[in-house]
Amino acid sequence: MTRTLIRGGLVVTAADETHADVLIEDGRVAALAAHGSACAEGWSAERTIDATGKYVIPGGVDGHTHMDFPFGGTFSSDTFETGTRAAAWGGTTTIVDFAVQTKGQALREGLDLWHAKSDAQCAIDYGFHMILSDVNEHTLKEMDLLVAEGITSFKLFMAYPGVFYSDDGQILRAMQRAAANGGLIMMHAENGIAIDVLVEQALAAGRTDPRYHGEVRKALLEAEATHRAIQLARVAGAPLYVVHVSAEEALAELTAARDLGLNVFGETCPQYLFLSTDNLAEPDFEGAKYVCSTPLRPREHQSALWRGLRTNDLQVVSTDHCPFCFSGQKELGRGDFSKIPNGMPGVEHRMDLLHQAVVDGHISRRRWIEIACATPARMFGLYPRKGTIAPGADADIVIYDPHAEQVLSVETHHMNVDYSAYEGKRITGRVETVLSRGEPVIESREFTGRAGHGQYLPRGTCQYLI
Ligand code: DUC
Ligand code: ZN
Ligand code: ZN
Repeated sequence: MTRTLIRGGLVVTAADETHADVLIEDGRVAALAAHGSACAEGWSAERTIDATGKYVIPGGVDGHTHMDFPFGGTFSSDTFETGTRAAAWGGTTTIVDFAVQTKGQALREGLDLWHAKSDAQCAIDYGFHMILSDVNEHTLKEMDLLVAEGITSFKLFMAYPGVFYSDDGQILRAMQRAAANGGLIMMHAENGIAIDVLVEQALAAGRTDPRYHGEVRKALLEAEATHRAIQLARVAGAPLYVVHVSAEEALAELTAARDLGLNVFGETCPQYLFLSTDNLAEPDFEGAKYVCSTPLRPREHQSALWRGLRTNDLQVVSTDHCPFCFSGQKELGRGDFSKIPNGMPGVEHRMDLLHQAVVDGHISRRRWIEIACATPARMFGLYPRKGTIAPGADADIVIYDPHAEQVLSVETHHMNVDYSAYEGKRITGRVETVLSRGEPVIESREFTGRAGHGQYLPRGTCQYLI
């Protein structure tokens, strides 16, 4: 039996802050005890980690990543190997990535491909959602099989006609199926049909720069799609999780639905909390680094999103990590913003940026852990194995130094992408050591993990329903 003792830290979970030592046995949390009582309890361990003056927090659960994801004729630049290693550096110990159904193929084919991409590659544990690009009689039946084997959530797109897009009839059918089989529908809520009209008009008028990506993907079209998704989910009697919420008007739709007591949930991402259309407007095509969908919004939206996180109208912060190199990938859209691959890097920085939000007074320490660890674990059927520090939970634990100072930069990050969206940003707080099922994957800021340590996680159904 291998035992590790973490001594002297402040254990922060979504529920509690306790000055406690943590005993780990065979990859799981065995017990917590008040500082100093470990001897009295007769605890002995082969390895002791001194966490004095540090936080001891659950490993982050990032419920929205895209490793090696096909988009716009290219693939996101992190593989499962590089992306999960970067996640570990940033204190994230679980990701849920999106397997993709290609139009005309079965869900099973997409899922098999995602297993092939990730098998023996990951530094941390991982599960899958499934993107439905083609809702039909066959794929609806396959949804039941997937739920039974642990792929319990399905992403639908109201955007990208001709690629990932589902029409309202397909959405309703998929929601009805999810209502029956316990699956969770995750929605990319933007009116893609209307957006495509505005794209065509912008390009015809010579408006080709990256900032027009933000202008055509209007907040009202995010809000309209969010409203429509909510009503369709009500008709189907299905829960709904809206991904990457960026617009205040869309959040208002979620708030109204939640005020009715509906099982409607929302996720936002650090880029919407810390970046804005000012970045999209950076000159010399630099704005392309910030092209993602939903798009960055004017700065004024940020305070609404922070409020939503405080009031629990938004429950989760994921990254939507979908990196494309500036050189050779983002550049595909020089002269035509609609050809810039949509997505931004971020899997390494979520825990730090949200700690900065604690320092800045936007959220409390426990709320930090709730939105980044505990609720995503509950939302996606992984709790209490993931997302908390409690007897029986996997020992996915981060020793976090709340006083260390760091500056985010492409020079020091570990993601496989040639720029940082947060270049030069100062952060108070830094990951020091990361355990994944009790094994150190980052030890005193050295990577000690390995590709293949990470295990595939079949998931249960959503544990967050009202
Ligand atoms: N939506 C996502 O969630 N990720 C990448 C691209 C997109 O539109
Ligand atoms: Zn999306
Ligand atoms: Zn995404």
